[in-house]
Amino acid sequence: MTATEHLGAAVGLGDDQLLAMYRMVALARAIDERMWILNRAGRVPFVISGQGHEGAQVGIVSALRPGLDWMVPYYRSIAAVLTFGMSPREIMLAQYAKASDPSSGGRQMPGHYGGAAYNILSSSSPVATQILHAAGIALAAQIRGTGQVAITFMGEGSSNQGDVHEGLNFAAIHHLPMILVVENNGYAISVPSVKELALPDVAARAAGYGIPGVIVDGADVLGAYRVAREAVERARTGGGPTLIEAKVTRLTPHSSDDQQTKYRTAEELAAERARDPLPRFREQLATAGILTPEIEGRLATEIAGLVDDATSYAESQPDPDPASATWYVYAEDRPATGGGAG
Ligand SMILES: Cc1ncc(C[n+]2csc(CCOP(=O)(O)OP(=O)(O)O)c2C)c(N)n1
Ligand SMILES: [Mg+2]
Repeated sequence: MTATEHLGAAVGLGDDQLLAMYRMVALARAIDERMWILNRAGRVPFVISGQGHEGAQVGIVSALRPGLDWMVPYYRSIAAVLTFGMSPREIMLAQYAKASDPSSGGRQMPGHYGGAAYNILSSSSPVATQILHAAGIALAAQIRGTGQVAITFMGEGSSNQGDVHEGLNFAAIHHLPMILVVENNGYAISVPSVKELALPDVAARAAGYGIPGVIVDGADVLGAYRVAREAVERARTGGGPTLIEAKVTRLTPHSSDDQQTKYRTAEELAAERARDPLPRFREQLATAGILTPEIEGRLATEIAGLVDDATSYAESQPDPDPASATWYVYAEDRPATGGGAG
């Protein structure tokens, strides 16, 4: 058996699937980096980033079935929504708050990804409210017997919200097909996790609900895939919810309105670079002989083209009609969908 076969066999994935996952991690990173450039150039108002979280998101979402399952993402979920079917153009339409933005027609804050076509429910700005939405979706799937799984994501700081307790308790009691992913990056804006939690692992709380709590290294894409596959299998077969805690690194400031050098030392920031999932996955696949320099060059060219296309496409699209800003806020006659048309 070659090293190539061995790497794929360990998680039941072929080389093409591994390369598709790598492409997704690299694509999410490239789009994210472009967003920051556009922000600093004054083209887009606000960026909230997924850099450092992509490996966990791609690994976990690769275990789901796009088109069948449901996702309630959070603001760092760029790689997750891309893996679930959203396009780079749609990400950029949301970033530019254009009329044809599928997330909200430019009415939501950037970073609130949604798309009816992909079973992606846009989340609200108060953190952790999405846990309740996911529990409700999972309950509907259970009642209808659709075999769908609802997955939702949040940070470790958000795990202290009351919504999490209510959502997990309800999901556990009713054995709902739900997965809660906690992306633990060690900070809630500038507050370090030791000031958020009196224990090191959010996953330990799962025991209080009688459900499995699993910890995975968020830079280990295939490890994240493996734990998610088990959680999906459990959810689909009536085994109930799982809490997955991915230990990730936040490579950027909290948002484009934050400056993390004010509260993180240069040494800490340099050390965190070693936890970047992108070079780690690249090296893993290259060592296994799956990612050759030729394939990597081809992917880099393709990704650069996609990012350029998404940027110029979004730039060229019309802004929403200002009169549409309060659509769906009040009970008045409005277009039937909450998406694009603006
Ligand atoms: C209920 C509520 N409180 C406060 C905020 C402001 N806020 C937005 S993001 C954030 C930090 C959340 O940290 P964490 O859950 O660890 O997620 P991360 O941003 O680190 O991925 C806070 C406090 C909010 N949006 N909602
Ligand atoms: Mg955090």
